[in-house]
Formats: sequence, C-alpha cells, structure tokens
Amino acid sequence: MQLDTLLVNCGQLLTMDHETAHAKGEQMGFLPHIQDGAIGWKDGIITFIGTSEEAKSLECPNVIDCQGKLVTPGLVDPHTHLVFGGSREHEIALKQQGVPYLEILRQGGGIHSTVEATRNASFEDLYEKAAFHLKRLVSYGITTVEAKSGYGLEKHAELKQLEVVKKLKEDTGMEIASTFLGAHAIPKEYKENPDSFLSEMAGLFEEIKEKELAEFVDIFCEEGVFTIEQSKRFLQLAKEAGFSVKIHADEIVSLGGTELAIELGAASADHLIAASDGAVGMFGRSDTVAVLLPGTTFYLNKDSYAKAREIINGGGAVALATDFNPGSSPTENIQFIMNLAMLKLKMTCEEIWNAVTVNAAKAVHKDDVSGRLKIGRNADVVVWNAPNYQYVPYHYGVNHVHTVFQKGVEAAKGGAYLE
Ligand code: IZC
Ligand code: ZN
Repeated sequence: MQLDTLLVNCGQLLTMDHETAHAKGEQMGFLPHIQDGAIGWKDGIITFIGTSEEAKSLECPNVIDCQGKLVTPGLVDPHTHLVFGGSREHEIALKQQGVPYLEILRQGGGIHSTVEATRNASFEDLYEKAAFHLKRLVSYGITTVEAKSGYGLEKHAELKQLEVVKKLKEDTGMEIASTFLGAHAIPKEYKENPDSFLSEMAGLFEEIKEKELAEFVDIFCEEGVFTIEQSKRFLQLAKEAGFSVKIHADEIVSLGGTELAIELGAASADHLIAASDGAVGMFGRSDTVAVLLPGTTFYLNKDSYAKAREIINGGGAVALATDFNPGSSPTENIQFIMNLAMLKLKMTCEEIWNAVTVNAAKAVHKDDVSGRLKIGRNADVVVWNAPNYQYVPYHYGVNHVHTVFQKGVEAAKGGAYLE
C-alpha cells in the first residue's frame, strides 16, 4: 500500500460510509465510524482506513499524530449564492424596523440591489470576491460546495456568474456543483411580464448545457416572485434540457413548492420553513433531499424553524447548508448552522453530521466523490479541535477546525485558509 500521509490516533474517525448513497429517517441516527482510527493517502487519494493499531505496521514518510482529535470527511455545503457583487449592510435599519424580506424586495431592494452590483462588477472583481468567500468556507471545514447564479437576471450577467464558478472549479480543483438560478427574482425591466422573463431564462438552457456551466436549475418559488405554475413549467423545461432541478420552496409563504419538488423528482427542496404538514411527510417516500437552512430563519429573525424532526421521523433525508448570500444569510460558518440545527431544529448530533456530509453530497449529486471517507476517494479530510463529534454542534460561534486537507493537501489550519 502506498502512502504519503498517514493520520493516526484519530479519537473518532467518522467514515460516514453507509451502505446506501445517503441516510434517510432512522438511518440518520447512525454514524459509521472507527474508534481510535487512522487514515492515509497517496497523491490525494485515500489508500488506507483502519484503526491506529492496524496502522502500526505501515510505512509512511509523514505520520501525523492527531492526539485523540475528531477526524471527519470534508463537509459539503449544498446551498450557497457564492458569486455576487456588493453587500447589503445598508438594509440593516430596515431589518431592525421590522420591514419584511419580501417587502424590501418589493420596494426594489434586497436581491435587486445585489443584481445591480453584480451587473456592474467585472468578471475579475466577481472572481476575486467569490474566491475570498470560498476560502473562508474551506476554513470552516467545507471541501465541497454548491454555487448558484441568480444575480444577473439577464443573459450576459448570468453567464458571467456561471463562468466565475467554472473558473473557480478549474483553478482550485475543489468539488463545486453549479446551479443556474436565473429565475431568482423578476427583474425591474420585466415587472409586468414575468412569463416572458422566464422564457428568456429558459432560452439560456441550451448554451449553459453546451458550455457545461451548470448541472442544476433552481427557481425562487415564492409569493411576489414565481408562482407554482410558473415554477413547474420552468423546471419541466429544464428537465427536458437535461438538467437536474432544485426549488427554493416554501421559504416564507406556504405555496406548495415542497410538493412540487417531490412531484418533479428534484435533487433537493430547499428552505421548507412554511412547508405544509402533508408535504413534510412526503420525503420518506422520495429521494428528494430536504436541504434546511436554519441560518436564514435566524437572520430573518423568525421564530419558527423548518420541521426537521417531522421530516426525519417520516423517513426523509435532511441536509444542512449555510445558504451563504448577501441578504438573508451572510455567513460562511457551517459550524454555526450545525449549532442552530441542534438548538432550533432539535436534530441529534448524529443526524447533524449525516446532514453535512452524505446527505448534503446527495443533494448536489456529489455522493460518488464527497461526504464519506473510503479507499479510492479524494482525501478531503478535516481534523477538528474537538474530542468528539458532539462537541462541534455544542460549542458555538467559533471555528473548531484544526486542519483541512483538500485532496490530500493542507488547505486550512487553525481556522485560517492557507494561501
Ligand atoms: O440575496 O436574498 N432567499 N434568495 C432567496 C435569497 C434568499 C438570497 C438573497
Ligand atoms: Zn438560496
């Protein structure tokens, strides 16, 4: 067996190597792991997993003693709006006055403000900014990420965002899933004519497919944005063009986007705070992953969170994401999201780790490469300044990362990205 790096004395080594592609319902309560584990790799590919005892006979030029620390797969963030111009701190006062998110949007702020900044930004500026945030995501333990467009809302600026994601993928070698979210809002130019705007966005499917700029198509199905009927038509066209689909479903108002996602066989239904009881119970009979974003509920200052317990108890699969974006969730800290999942979604620590690894990977169709530690896979591995897996959701607001290895190479240390 060939090794260039070997980690030994991993107090708990979470392999997350379930027999199935992801963990649904009760299975989310199980954490495949090795007590006092060891893991090694060569040229970025895992070549050994076992106990520290078993590793004693191995020869390796670089043996790292993890001193009982927790070691896990690199985390997967399955929902971010990574590429955008500007920021929205000018809306703080409106937020504090209690002006709702959708009202700020209706008044021409919110997403529209970011659209203006994104349209005005050069490719280089957008790239630099996205690269900065991507490194920060990695510094929190994330090695696979999904990135959406949706702040261009016209051909040139949407393609510009997707090209930024493509270049980030090429330059960093990171696992990045790309999503076309041209249907993120009705741009001011089309205020009275959302259907022809959607036709224009659907008109980009072919070019996006041909240039391999995205694997997924997503839509913001919400009151004052796109209706259920519009979402259904748009996503059916996307499927016909060969894309997998996702929906921003029932984030604020209960419209039935969750049911639609399941009906369409979407890869994921995201948000679900206002999903109906009936919809929540449907995940057990579906492979659509419920991607929950408690950071958004927190930041929108809402009291009621998505019904994670009901989804899991009903046999469904839950994943967690940052929803990193400049409006409703300006944070790259997935560990804080894990803490919110423990406190507000009442998820167990076992469920939380499944939700940020195997289930998140499934939600972005990266389950064949990310989310678990297994021989032959990328050495995307995180060593944590934590004695056990419960400690990370428990101790909140700080970065617990000791070292992030990305394809076998140190990418972040002590919570900081290594340039
Ligand atoms: O920029 O506000 N919900 N889209 C739908 C967002 C939040 C991102 C934003
Ligand atoms: Zn979103």
